[in-house]
Order: sequence, then structure tokens, then C-alpha cells
Amino acid sequence: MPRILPGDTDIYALTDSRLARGRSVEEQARALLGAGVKILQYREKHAKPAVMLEECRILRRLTLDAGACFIVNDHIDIAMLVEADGVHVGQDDIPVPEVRRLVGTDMIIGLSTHCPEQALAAVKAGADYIGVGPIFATQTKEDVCAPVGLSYLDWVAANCPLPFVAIGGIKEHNIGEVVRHGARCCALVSELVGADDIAVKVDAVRRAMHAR
Ligand code: TZP
Ligand code: MG
Repeated sequence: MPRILPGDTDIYALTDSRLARGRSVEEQARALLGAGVKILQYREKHAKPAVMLEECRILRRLTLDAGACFIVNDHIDIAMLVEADGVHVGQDDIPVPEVRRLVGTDMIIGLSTHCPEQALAAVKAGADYIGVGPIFATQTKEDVCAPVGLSYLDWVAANCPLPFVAIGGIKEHNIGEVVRHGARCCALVSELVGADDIAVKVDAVRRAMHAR
């Protein structure tokens, strides 16, 4: 399985069953992967651990079949059990060096960051990529900090040696602006899994990214 990181691909998709109009995690994943998404994160904040484990087993199989990278949000134990490609943590989660001790050298570790100091710390801590955001206001994340706007993205594009993915409030209509500020990879939640037709939306978002 090739190591696919933000920067190697344009769209980073995340599951969210609360926003997915009744589609199961498996249905979301099948539609996203079928449309050519190459990084998929399992992010189900309200599921029970046993359900998460089962869903992640399914997504592991689907992502392997699709040649896509599979990342698990927050749950290092589940990421290890299903042999995910990576785990994504936030600033208030277990620190990256401790995650590394658990998962070993091969697993990808992503870290959410919201300011230059956190990006620099991510480099030192050994993260493999960073999330940059929230770029715009979003309802999707419950404990979200205030939008950092495009200025932090400008800083990362100019100064950060790590691969990065822009996230937060990114939609078909504003993604061109995010790309113009240096993002080669964008993460979208509600815009994709909440779309009428997920595959049609992936195509439209991709076209908007590359239209600039
Ligand atoms: N981290 C920062 S903003 C966010 C996460 C997980 C949610 C982004 O969701 P949406 O629906 O693309 O705004
Ligand atoms: Mg977290």
C-alpha cells in the first residue's frame, strides 16, 4: 500500500454519519472511493467503540481495494487493530510523541493545528502531516475554535515543511480561493457526505479546485 499523504492528492474526505442524510459509513465510503478519493478519514464522534471497530474494519477493506489511504480520527487503539494507514489527533488529544510510541514508525500521524506555533511544534514532535484550520466557520465540529481564516494557511504554505491539508467550511464555491492561498489538498466533511449525490459533488469540487 503506497503511503498517500496530503500533497499527494487533492481531496481528503471524512465520514460523518450525522450529516450524511441517512447514509451508513459504508455507503459514504463506497461513494467517496468510487469517485476517486484517495484519503479517507473515519470520524464518527458519537459511535460506540464496538461499532467504530466494526465500521473501521469495513473501511479498511474498502480503502485497500480502492488503493486509498485510511486514517482513523482520535482512536489510536482502533487504528492499530484494523491496521489503518494512519491516525489523526488534535491539540487536546494524546501528544504526537506518545502516539508514535504506540503506533511505531510506519503509521502516519496527522495533527490538527490552528496557528504557526502549533505547526512548528508538529514538525518537532514528528507529525507526518498537519491539518490547517478551520479556514472558514463550520457547524460540523462541536468543540471547534474560531476560524483562523486564510492568513494561517498563507503562513503554512510559505513556511511549513510538512504536507498539509486545509479544513473547515470548505465548499465547492470557496475551494478555489483556498487553493489560491496554497492548499493542494483540502478536507471536506458536510459538503461531500451531505451532498445529494456524493460522486457528482466530488467531481464538481475537484473541477473547482483545478479551475483556478
Ligand atoms: N476540523 C477542523 S474544522 C472540521 C474539523 C474536523 C470540520 C470541517 O467540516 P466541514 O463540514 O467541511 O466544515
Ligand atoms: Mg481529536
